[in-house]
Amino acid sequence: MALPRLPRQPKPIHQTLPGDIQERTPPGQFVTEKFPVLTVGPTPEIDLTSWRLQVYGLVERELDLNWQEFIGLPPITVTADFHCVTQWSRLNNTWEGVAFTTLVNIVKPLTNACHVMVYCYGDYSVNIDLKSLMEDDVVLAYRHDGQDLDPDHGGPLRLVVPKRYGWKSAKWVHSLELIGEERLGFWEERGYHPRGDPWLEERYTME
Ligand SMILES: Nc1nc2c(c(=O)[nH]1)N[C@H]1C(S)=C(S)[C@@H](COP(=O)(O)O)O[C@H]1N2
Ligand SMILES: [Mo]
Repeated sequence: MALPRLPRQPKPIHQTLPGDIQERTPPGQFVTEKFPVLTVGPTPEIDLTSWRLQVYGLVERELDLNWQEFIGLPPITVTADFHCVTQWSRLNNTWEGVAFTTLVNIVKPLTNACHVMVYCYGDYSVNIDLKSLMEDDVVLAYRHDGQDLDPDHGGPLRLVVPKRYGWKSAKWVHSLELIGEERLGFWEERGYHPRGDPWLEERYTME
């Protein structure tokens, strides 16, 4: 007689993976090889000839760059894991772009600047404290895994903040506003955690 078939339980991958990957996967996350697209609304159409990046607010010197000027800034490459609050993690992403600290060195924040609002084409925003953005893996990225950043993944330019949940890695960035108190971005206004550290499982403001 055939043995009764047990229902197959979907297994959280991170519980079965060997040390290194397991250690790199925050609590409640599952590793995926795919790179899902997560966007509220459609991918905005962006014309590189009118594209700008502006940095303003509590800075000594405001910045307003066109595409040629932006890609003329010294590039960096960062390899980092990416953790979406909807529980997928994609490990070993290679991002190429400009370090956030490079922009900071140009604009020189005033001493009372402590938070940043990031604004995007298509009307999305996030808030991040300035100190978290000063980490050396924070990059304004135009390439991913050796390819120009796909429009669905934030091309021509997205922010990548590996130590925060993915919603903070704002796609299609056009401005950074340095401010002196915390304000809330699109998801943070809707109950997602203002900081969003995946290692502390800071998913929602109220549990
Ligand atoms: N402008 C914008 N940026 C965004 C989003 C968005 O909806 N609009 N979604 C965020 C979320 S929830 C995640 S997990 C990542 C996903 O990036 P991906 O679509 O490249 O995987 O982008 C973030 N950046
Ligand atoms: Mo996400």
